Amino acid sequence: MTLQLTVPSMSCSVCASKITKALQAVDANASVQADPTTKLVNVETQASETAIKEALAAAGYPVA
Ligand SMILES: [Cu+2]
Repeated sequence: MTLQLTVPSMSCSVCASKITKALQAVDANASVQADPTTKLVNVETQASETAIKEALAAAGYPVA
């Protein structure tokens, strides 16, 4: 499943790497592309959309 999420609080590459790590903690095989310029996070994962959104919120990057 591929998800495209908007994360407005992602402002720099450090945020992007924190987001990537948070998502890979949920699904170690997740493919994550986080772009601070567009605020978009593309995730290819077997985890549920709910689990992904919860992980982002827990990391301090709630989905819009
Ligand atoms: Cu940042």
